[in-house]
Amino acid sequence: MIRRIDLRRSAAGGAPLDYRTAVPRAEFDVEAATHAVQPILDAVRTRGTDAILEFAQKFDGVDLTDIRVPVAAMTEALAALDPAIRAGLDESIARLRTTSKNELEADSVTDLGPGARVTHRMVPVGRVGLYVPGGLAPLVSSVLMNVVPAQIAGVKSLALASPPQKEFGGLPHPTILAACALLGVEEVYAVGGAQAIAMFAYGAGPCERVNLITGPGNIYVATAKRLVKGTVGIDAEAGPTEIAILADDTADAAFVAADLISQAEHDPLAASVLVTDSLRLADEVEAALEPQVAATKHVDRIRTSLGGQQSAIVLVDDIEQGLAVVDAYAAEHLEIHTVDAEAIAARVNNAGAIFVGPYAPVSLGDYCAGSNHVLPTAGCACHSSGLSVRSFTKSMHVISYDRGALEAVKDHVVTLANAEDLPGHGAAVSVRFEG
Ligand code: HSO
Ligand code: ZN
Repeated sequence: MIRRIDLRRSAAGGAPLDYRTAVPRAEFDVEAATHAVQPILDAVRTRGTDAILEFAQKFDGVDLTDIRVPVAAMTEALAALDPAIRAGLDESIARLRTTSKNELEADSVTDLGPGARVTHRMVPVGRVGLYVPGGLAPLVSSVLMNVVPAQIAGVKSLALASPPQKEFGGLPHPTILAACALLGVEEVYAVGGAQAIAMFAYGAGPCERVNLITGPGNIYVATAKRLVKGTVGIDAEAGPTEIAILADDTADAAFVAADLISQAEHDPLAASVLVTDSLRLADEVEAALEPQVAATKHVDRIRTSLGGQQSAIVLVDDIEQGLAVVDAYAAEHLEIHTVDAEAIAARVNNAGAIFVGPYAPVSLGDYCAGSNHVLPTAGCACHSSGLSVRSFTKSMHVISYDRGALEAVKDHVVTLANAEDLPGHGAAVSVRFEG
């Protein structure tokens, strides 16, 4: 069901290996959807709500007269929510709030001499648009992962869009609406796909344009976000989800197999990668996968994902080599199941999030760890971070110099300005000290 990639020295014949390409990723060509997405963006930009309502009919099969979801629909959805789901959402929100508050960055003030001060001032993004996919599996947890850090960062204006669902009378999924009510999000639109991204980027009808768009989505949503980037800010482009597990002979094969399956469940293109120096574990995990997959619900999707080129059991000589492999792969999620897992985790530079030891599975982080599950995929963890309060915050330098402080540095400014052949820059300083 899952292939093996042997990176052990004996298999490589001593040849140096490029670990960045050792484990290939699934084909996920965001640009390929451009020809389908650009006309949707243009239609919403030029014709606003009319175009959105037409797309709702065409893509979602619903006849809407209004894209704004009434607040009463959110309140009713919350009242009808299964109490156990509500308890889970409450716990998840509480943990995310605690983490987010603790991660808020304070302003920093640097005094560079008498009367010379530079302040690094943190300010929240003004208005954020959050997209939440609909469909068969409404990712209500993604609502929390986006909304909570935005609110804690101090974002004043937050709008949410999710596709209208035929079976729910043209409203977004009720669990998503209930989560909005729990979080106090009142500006909600029944708009899906690329048209939602266009609505956020350009504004349409009652929805004013936003400064930043975040949230997951399919390839059309990812393409739309790429195309509007610049007009607005976007979070990282999310590709198919990934789990890499670095494990030694002490790992529990049943745990490892279950965790590989858990992320394969998302998508036929999802990647599940085990990197191990233990042949015993490799064999046991492979043996454990079969019955575990057979016993789960989304068997076909999981089989496709585990059988794809992007999933593998990778054999290495030792955990040192394994560390190099997972660091080069830069997985969205990395689990460490080794002796001294904490110390190994401390040496990883590239991963969206690291899950340490046998009792911190990715599923915990997906719902209830207090960490964020919106993470960089496709190797982007080598330059990008997951969502946090920082994603909804920007900073400004505030420069305060008095006369004496400027005088102390004025000759350097004039010299450097002349060196760049920009004497007007120097003059703007000198003029203050003439006469
Ligand atoms: N593992 C996904 C997030 C998710 N899982 C939502 C379940 N629901 C990407 O990090
Ligand atoms: Zn997940």
